[in-house]
Amino acid sequence: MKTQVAIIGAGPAGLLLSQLLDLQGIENIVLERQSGDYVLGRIRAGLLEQGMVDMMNLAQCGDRLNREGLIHRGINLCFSGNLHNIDLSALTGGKTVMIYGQTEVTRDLMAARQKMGGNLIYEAKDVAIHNLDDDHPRVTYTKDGQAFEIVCDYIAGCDGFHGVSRQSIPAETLKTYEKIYPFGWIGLLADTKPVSDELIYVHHEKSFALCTMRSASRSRYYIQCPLDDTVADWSDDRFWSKLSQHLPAETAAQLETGPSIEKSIAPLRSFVAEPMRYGRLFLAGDAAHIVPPTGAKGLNLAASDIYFLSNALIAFYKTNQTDLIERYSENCLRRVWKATRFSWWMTSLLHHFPENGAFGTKLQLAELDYLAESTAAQTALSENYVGLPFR
Ligand code: RFL
Ligand code: PHB
Repeated sequence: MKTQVAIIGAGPAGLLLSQLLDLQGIENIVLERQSGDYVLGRIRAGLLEQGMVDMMNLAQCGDRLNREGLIHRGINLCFSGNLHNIDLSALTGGKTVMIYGQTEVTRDLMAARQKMGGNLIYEAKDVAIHNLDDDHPRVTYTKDGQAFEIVCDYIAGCDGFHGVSRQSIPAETLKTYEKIYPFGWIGLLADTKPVSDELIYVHHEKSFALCTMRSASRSRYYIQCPLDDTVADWSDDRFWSKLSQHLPAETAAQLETGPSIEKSIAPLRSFVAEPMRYGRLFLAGDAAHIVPPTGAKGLNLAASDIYFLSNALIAFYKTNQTDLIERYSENCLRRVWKATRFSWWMTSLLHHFPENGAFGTKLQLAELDYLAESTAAQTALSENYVGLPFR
C-alpha cells in the first residue's frame, strides 16, 4: 500500500490528525493496535481547553461537544477545610474551559472518520517503522495473521506512551527527561449528581482529592493513593467514605454516592522526549510527553501538537514549504515544557509528599493561602489552567 501520511495510533491525537489531513485532501492511513471498542472503553481526560474545542470545530467534529459540553468559568481550591473559588474567566479576559469526556471526543472523531470513508485499521499488530533515514519510510504490520506494508512520505507517531514510534528513534538522538511521583490516583466514575458545579481540587493532610464530572448526572472523583494499591483495595464504600473526609462538612453533606461504573488507578509521571521529529517521523501527544493529570493538560497538549503537525503537513503538501516541518519539534516543545512545569507545580502544591515532612506541608499551605489572597498568583494559575496560546 502507498499513502502520504501513515498515522500510528487511533487515540485523540491520531484521529484528529487523520481528520484534519483528510479535510485538506491529504491521504492517510491510521493503524491502531486495539479494537475500536477497547479504545472507547478507556476512561481518561475530561477537561478541554478552548484550543482543543477550536481544533474539534476545525475538524468539523464540534457539533455534539458544542451542544453537550459543560462550560466552566472557575475552579475551587480546598485547603484547611475551606473552599476558595478561582474565577478563571474574570482573570483571563473571559476565557473558559469545557467538561466533555475524552471518550466522547474519541467517539465523535471516530464517527467523522467513518463518515468520510477514512482508512482506519484496528487490531493492527506488530507495527514496525523502517527506512526513517530515506525519503520513503515504510510501516509494516500484521492483521489477522497476514503481513502488510505501507510506503509513505511521513509517519505520525501518535501511539501513546507505550507505543513503538518513540522507540524507533535511535537512542543516541533521543533525550528523555522524567520525574516519577511516589503515588497514583484512584478514579471512580458514577451516575450520581456532581457534588459541585465547578471542580474542587482538595489539599488534605494525608492525600489529594479531585471532584470533577462528565455531565450534570455523571461524576468523576479521584483520590491520591499509594503506588502499590490495586483497584481491589478500594471498595466503593471505602472510596466514598475517604472522599467525604476530604471535603468540608457542608460539601460532604451534598455528596451523592452510588455504585461505581468504572474504577482505575493511574500512576503519575512527568516525561518529555526530545526531539519530537526524527527525519520523516513526528511524535505527537503521549508518544512524546506525559504530564500528571493535576493540571488537566495531557489531552490538550496532544491537540496543540496536532495543531503544529497538521499545519506543517498542510503547508508542505499545498505549497511545498518545509520550514514548519523543520520547526515542528521546537514549536511543540516550547508549549510542552510550559505545560509540564504547570502540571508539576499543581501536583507539588496539592499532593501529600511524605518525604517532604511537616515543613513541606507548611510551605504548601502558605502558598495556597497566598493564592487565595493574591490576584497576581490567581491570574498566573488561571492563565495556565485555561491553556496557553498555540504558538
Ligand atoms: P492515547 O490516547 O494513549 O492513544 C494512543 C493510541 O495508540 C495505540 N497504540 C498503538 N497502535 C498501533 N501500534 C502500536 N504499537 C501502538 N501502541 C499504542 C493505543 O492503543 C492508543 O489507542 O494517546 P494520545 O492520542 O496522544 O492522547 C493523549 C491522551 O489520551 C492523554 O494525554 C490524556 O488522557 C491525559 N489525561 C488528561 N488530559 C487532559 O487534557 N485533561 C484531563 O482532564 C486529563 N485527565 C488524563 C486524565 C489521563 C489519565 N490517565 C488514565 C493517565 C486523567 C487520567 C486519570
Ligand atoms: C477529569 O475530569 O477527569 C479531570 C479534570 C481535571 C483534572 C484531571 C482530570 O485536572
